[in-house]
Amino acid sequence: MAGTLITVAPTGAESKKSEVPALPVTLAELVSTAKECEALGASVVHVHIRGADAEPTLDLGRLKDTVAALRAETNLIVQLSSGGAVTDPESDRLRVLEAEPDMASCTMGTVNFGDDVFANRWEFIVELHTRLRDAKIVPEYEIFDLGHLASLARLLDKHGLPFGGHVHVDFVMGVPGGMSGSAQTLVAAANEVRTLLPADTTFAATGIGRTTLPVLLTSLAAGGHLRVGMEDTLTYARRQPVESNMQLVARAAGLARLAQRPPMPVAEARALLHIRD
Ligand code: KMH
Ligand code: ZN
Repeated sequence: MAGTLITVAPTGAESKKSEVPALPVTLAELVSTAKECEALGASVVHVHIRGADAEPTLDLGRLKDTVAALRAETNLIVQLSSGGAVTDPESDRLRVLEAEPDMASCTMGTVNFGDDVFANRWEFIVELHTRLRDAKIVPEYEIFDLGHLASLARLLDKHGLPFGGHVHVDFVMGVPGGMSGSAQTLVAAANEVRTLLPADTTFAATGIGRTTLPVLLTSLAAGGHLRVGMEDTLTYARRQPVESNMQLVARAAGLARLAQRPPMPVAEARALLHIRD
């Protein structure tokens, strides 16, 4: 079986720097985290940025600087979040593409998100999917619930394949309001991928909070890839806070090697995902 594509999601939009001091929020912190995670086996970085106040932002100038810095200092595939924070307007989320990343996320439906709602209207999804293709940016379709896979099948049927022609999805599991982060749910989602989507579709998975390890281990066993990082996981083990994103990437890489599916080199990941030159 092929190697494991490891994505690191180092920051997210939900945690506060004041409560999680190890969270990378400045450009310097993000770049050094990315470099170290690449050395440990990550091949994609899923990026949410913060402003000078350490709060989430979709400021286009900062996004462009971030893409440039990550390109200059790493060989990682740069994936910008188009999801942002639950409060971000659709117009700002679409403008993320103007920073010209290699990839961007594209969430396949609305989902309750803790006490909030992460809104993704059908028309917005179609617009994002179309603009991604026009800009030659490879999407990572974010799947928070099983129904999002049916929506993705409908999207591809009505509006065609993404840039590069390859479909890659990421199961974000264990969000309060979305699908549970159990082995059984992951297997059901993988079966839906096989039933509904093109035959060469690849999937990765991440489990929020305490679902991190069951999701990671099941994804490895089911032929899936991995996303890890402090966007999703702040506790390493019982009563043990995560020290750094590197700690999570190192654990994922070790378990992938144990499963005989070692971390995929970046060049191989670029070919798999059909990233533009
Ligand atoms: N922060 C969440 C509201 C994405 O990056 O595209 C959305 C999210 C998904 O994290
Ligand atoms: Zn994200």
